[in-house]
Amino acid sequence: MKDHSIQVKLFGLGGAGMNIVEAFAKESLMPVECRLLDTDAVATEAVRHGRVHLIGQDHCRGLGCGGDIALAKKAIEGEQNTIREWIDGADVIIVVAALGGGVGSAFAQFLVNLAAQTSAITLGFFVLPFSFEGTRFAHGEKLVGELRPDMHGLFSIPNDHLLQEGDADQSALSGFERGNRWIVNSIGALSDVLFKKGMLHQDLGSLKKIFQGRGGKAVFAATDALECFDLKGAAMKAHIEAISMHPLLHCKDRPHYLDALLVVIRGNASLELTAIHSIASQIAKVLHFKGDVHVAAYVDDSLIDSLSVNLFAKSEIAKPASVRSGGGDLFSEAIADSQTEEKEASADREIPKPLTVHRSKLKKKSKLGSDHENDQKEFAFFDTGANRGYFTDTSDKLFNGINLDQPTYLRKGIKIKIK
Ligand SMILES: Nc1nc2c(ncn2[C@@H]2O[C@H](COP(=O)(O)OP(=O)(O)OP(=O)(O)O)[C@@H](O)[C@H]2O)c(=O)[nH]1
Ligand SMILES: [Mg+2]
Repeated sequence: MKDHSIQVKLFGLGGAGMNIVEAFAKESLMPVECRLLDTDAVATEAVRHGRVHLIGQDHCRGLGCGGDIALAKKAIEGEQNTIREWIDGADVIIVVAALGGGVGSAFAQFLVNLAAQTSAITLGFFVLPFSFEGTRFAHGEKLVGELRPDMHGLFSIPNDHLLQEGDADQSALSGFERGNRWIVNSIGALSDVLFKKGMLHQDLGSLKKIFQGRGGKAVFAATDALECFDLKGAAMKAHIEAISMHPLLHCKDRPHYLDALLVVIRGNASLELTAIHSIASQIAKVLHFKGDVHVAAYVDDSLIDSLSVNLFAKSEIAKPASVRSGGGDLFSEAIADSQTEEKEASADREIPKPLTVHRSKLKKKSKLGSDHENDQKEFAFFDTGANRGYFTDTSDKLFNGINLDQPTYLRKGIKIKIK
């Protein structure tokens, strides 16, 4: 075990957040302080693992918020001092919730706002409702943009991606279960990094390096513990494929450029360094990551003939994903939005919001030496993979002495008749 004085505080907020954090608390042996918060007494009374708190009884009478974000905000506001005490002294704060409902959304905003006033690394795993849930989904997406600038690593898990993976007739519950496993497994990998002595070692310092600075985009992926008898052969290939094809690495807003990559590999005592090296380098290759990969490897005796791989990556983006107007109360926009949800949702779909650009693009632009480069908002295209509007090479394309960049009619001296 490493330094036990590291303080990791994990919060599960609302229905989904509590499900996930309770599952983690049930199986983890690591000294992570797990708290589960909700306004719904039926939900809190069902919890068996972790410290559970029924919030805002004066406002909600233990009956929940029914998706009302303004009511959930009132419920949590009275707990400001208690929450400050809970997060006091934390090295790492991890927040888990579904955004788009009432409790998870309001509590996550409140907690992240308080966490941003501390020096703790703040990470968030946020589930986004299914797109067929309409305004809940649109609202959740908007909140992701608002929370991101205050967090060192915000991982979003769109529930739609759970449908992609499973059988056509799978139940919503089994879909949820799969997404919840990815998050539980990933928090397990992070707590191993913080508390366990590894074959290949990473620690709190590594996490600080990987998630340095608030804002930026983060992405994670986790394989289930696949059976893996022969790490040199097909089984290892299957692992690399499973993680590279992971739905979360293929979200539409996955960052195109990655600045930091952490790969956590857990397996039984026969796990060999060559296998670890191979998996990590293949993952870096698939992700086109050129920097130093932080690799951590742990022996986990519960993984008898299997292996589990987790990856966490971060892209430092020059500007936050959405510019928060007024900069004051985090809730003001969210409440206004919930009142005009329909309108906002359709507006969101029609007008592309100014997105962020990666610093590598800004550097290229600044080479032009413009004095006015900060005068205008920077825009990036939604499909960053296509690199539209981004030129790496502007020199003439010559072929057999012919300049292909010159229009044919000019090259061939063809005169165009104008009537
Ligand atoms: N992945 C996953 N998604 C869930 C789970 N439970 C609910 N959801 C999704 O999360 C969204 C928000 O649901 P809850 O977390 O129950 O909402 P809440 O935060 O308790 O807020 P209220 O609506 O006020 O009860 C839902 O619309 C679902 O799409 C879960 O266990 N796993
Ligand atoms: Mg609820």
